[in-house]
Amino acid sequence: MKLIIAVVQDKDSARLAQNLVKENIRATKLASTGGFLHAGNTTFLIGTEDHMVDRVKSIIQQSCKAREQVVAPMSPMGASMESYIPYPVNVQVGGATVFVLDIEQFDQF
Ligand code: 2BA
Repeated sequence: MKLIIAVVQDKDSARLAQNLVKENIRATKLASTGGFLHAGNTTFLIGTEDHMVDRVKSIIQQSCKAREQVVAPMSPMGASMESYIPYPVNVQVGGATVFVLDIEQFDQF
Protein backbone atom coordinates (compact mmCIF):
# COMPACT_ATOMS: atom_id res chain seq x y z
CA MET A 1 0.00 0.00 0.00
CA LYS A 2 1.14 3.58 -0.71
CA LEU A 3 0.40 7.03 0.63
CA ILE A 4 0.25 9.66 -2.08
CA ILE A 5 0.71 13.22 -0.85
CA ALA A 6 -0.25 15.82 -3.45
CA VAL A 7 0.10 19.57 -2.94
CA VAL A 8 -2.20 21.31 -5.42
CA GLN A 9 -3.43 24.84 -6.02
CA ASP A 10 -6.70 25.73 -4.31
CA LYS A 11 -8.26 26.45 -7.74
CA ASP A 12 -7.85 22.79 -8.73
CA SER A 13 -8.75 21.16 -5.45
CA ALA A 14 -12.54 20.86 -5.98
CA ARG A 15 -12.04 19.33 -9.44
CA LEU A 16 -9.46 16.86 -8.14
CA ALA A 17 -11.66 15.87 -5.19
CA GLN A 18 -14.60 15.30 -7.56
CA ASN A 19 -12.54 13.20 -9.98
CA LEU A 20 -11.21 11.03 -7.14
CA VAL A 21 -14.71 10.44 -5.76
CA LYS A 22 -15.95 9.56 -9.27
CA GLU A 23 -13.40 6.74 -9.39
CA ASN A 24 -14.06 5.62 -5.83
CA ILE A 25 -10.62 6.71 -4.61
CA ARG A 26 -10.54 7.83 -0.99
CA ALA A 27 -8.73 10.99 0.02
CA THR A 28 -8.35 13.52 2.82
CA LYS A 29 -7.94 17.22 2.04
CA LEU A 30 -5.86 19.46 4.27
CA ALA A 31 -5.63 23.23 4.02
CA SER A 32 -1.94 24.11 3.62
CA THR A 33 0.30 27.06 2.88
CA GLY A 34 3.24 27.20 0.47
CA GLY A 35 6.52 27.96 2.19
CA PHE A 36 7.72 30.27 -0.60
CA LEU A 37 4.64 32.22 -1.74
CA HIS A 38 2.86 31.99 1.63
CA ALA A 39 -0.31 31.39 -0.42
CA GLY A 40 -2.98 28.87 0.49
CA ASN A 41 -2.86 25.52 -1.26
CA THR A 42 -4.45 22.14 -0.64
CA THR A 43 -2.70 18.93 0.37
CA PHE A 44 -4.39 15.64 -0.49
CA LEU A 45 -3.57 12.46 1.46
CA ILE A 46 -4.53 9.45 -0.64
CA GLY A 47 -4.02 5.94 0.72
CA THR A 48 -4.21 3.43 -2.10
CA GLU A 49 -3.14 0.00 -3.32
CA ASP A 50 0.17 -0.20 -5.22
CA HIS A 51 -1.50 -1.02 -8.54
CA MET A 52 -3.59 2.19 -8.34
CA VAL A 53 -0.67 4.60 -7.99
CA ASP A 54 -0.29 5.36 -11.71
CA ARG A 55 -4.05 5.82 -12.10
CA VAL A 56 -4.16 8.26 -9.16
CA LYS A 57 -1.18 10.19 -10.53
CA SER A 58 -2.86 10.47 -13.90
CA ILE A 59 -6.09 11.78 -12.31
CA ILE A 60 -4.02 14.37 -10.42
CA GLN A 61 -2.23 15.36 -13.63
CA GLN A 62 -5.51 15.75 -15.54
CA SER A 63 -7.18 17.73 -12.74
CA CYS A 64 -4.45 20.26 -11.98
CA LYS A 65 -2.70 22.80 -14.16
CA ALA A 66 0.38 24.97 -13.79
CA ARG A 67 -0.19 28.72 -13.54
CA GLU A 68 1.91 31.85 -13.31
CA GLN A 69 1.59 33.88 -10.16
CA VAL A 70 2.94 37.37 -9.58
CA VAL A 71 4.85 37.76 -6.36
CA ALA A 72 4.44 41.30 -5.08
CA PRO A 73 7.34 42.98 -3.32
CA MET A 74 7.38 42.49 0.42
CA SER A 75 8.52 45.05 2.93
CA PRO A 76 11.90 44.11 4.40
CA MET A 77 10.37 44.94 7.80
CA GLY A 78 9.56 41.63 9.42
CA ALA A 79 10.85 39.58 6.50
CA SER A 80 14.26 37.95 6.48
CA MET A 81 16.65 39.38 3.89
CA GLU A 82 16.78 36.02 2.03
CA SER A 83 13.03 36.14 1.38
CA TYR A 84 12.93 39.87 0.51
CA ILE A 85 11.92 40.40 -3.13
CA PRO A 86 12.41 44.07 -4.14
CA TYR A 87 10.32 43.96 -7.40
CA PRO A 88 7.31 41.92 -8.69
CA VAL A 89 8.31 38.64 -10.32
CA ASN A 90 6.37 35.93 -12.12
CA VAL A 91 6.61 32.51 -10.51
CA GLN A 92 5.46 29.35 -12.28
CA VAL A 93 3.46 27.30 -9.78
CA GLY A 94 3.22 23.66 -10.74
CA GLY A 95 -0.04 21.82 -11.25
CA ALA A 96 0.79 19.42 -8.44
CA THR A 97 3.73 18.37 -6.29
CA VAL A 98 3.36 14.65 -5.64
CA PHE A 99 5.12 12.36 -3.16
CA VAL A 100 4.57 8.57 -3.07
CA LEU A 101 5.46 6.83 0.23
CA ASP A 102 5.43 3.18 1.28
CA ILE A 103 2.93 2.41 4.03
CA GLU A 104 4.14 0.04 6.76
CA GLN A 105 0.72 -0.56 8.29
CA PHE A 106 -2.84 0.50 7.54
CA ASP A 107 -5.57 0.07 10.15
CA GLN A 108 -9.08 1.38 10.54
CA PHE A 109 -10.70 0.91 13.93
P1 2BA B 1 5.38 27.41 -2.49
O1 2BA B 1 6.45 26.97 -1.56
O2 2BA B 1 4.62 28.62 -2.13
O3 2BA B 1 6.07 27.61 -3.93
C1 2BA B 1 5.36 28.15 -5.02
C2 2BA B 1 6.24 28.18 -6.26
O4 2BA B 1 7.33 29.08 -6.03
C3 2BA B 1 6.89 26.82 -6.57
O5 2BA B 1 6.02 26.05 -7.37
C4 2BA B 1 8.15 27.23 -7.31
O6 2BA B 1 7.88 27.53 -8.69
C5 2BA B 1 8.51 28.55 -6.65
N1 2BA B 1 9.53 28.36 -5.60
C6 2BA B 1 9.40 27.68 -4.44
N2 2BA B 1 10.52 27.76 -3.71
C7 2BA B 1 11.38 28.51 -4.41
C8 2BA B 1 12.71 28.97 -4.20
N3 2BA B 1 13.40 28.66 -3.09
N4 2BA B 1 13.29 29.73 -5.17
C9 2BA B 1 12.62 30.05 -6.29
N5 2BA B 1 11.36 29.67 -6.56
C10 2BA B 1 10.75 28.90 -5.64
P2 2BA B 1 6.02 24.47 -7.17
O7 2BA B 1 7.42 23.94 -7.16
O8 2BA B 1 5.10 23.92 -8.20
O9 2BA B 1 5.43 24.20 -5.72
C11 2BA B 1 4.06 24.46 -5.40
C12 2BA B 1 3.84 24.20 -3.91
O10 2BA B 1 4.08 22.81 -3.66
C13 2BA B 1 4.80 24.94 -2.98
O11 2BA B 1 4.32 26.23 -2.71
C14 2BA B 1 4.81 24.04 -1.75
O12 2BA B 1 3.64 24.27 -0.97
C15 2BA B 1 4.70 22.65 -2.37
N6 2BA B 1 6.02 22.05 -2.57
C16 2BA B 1 6.80 22.13 -3.65
N7 2BA B 1 7.94 21.43 -3.50
C17 2BA B 1 7.87 20.88 -2.27
C18 2BA B 1 8.75 20.04 -1.52
N8 2BA B 1 9.94 19.61 -2.02
N9 2BA B 1 8.37 19.67 -0.28
C19 2BA B 1 7.18 20.10 0.24
N10 2BA B 1 6.30 20.88 -0.43
C20 2BA B 1 6.65 21.27 -1.67
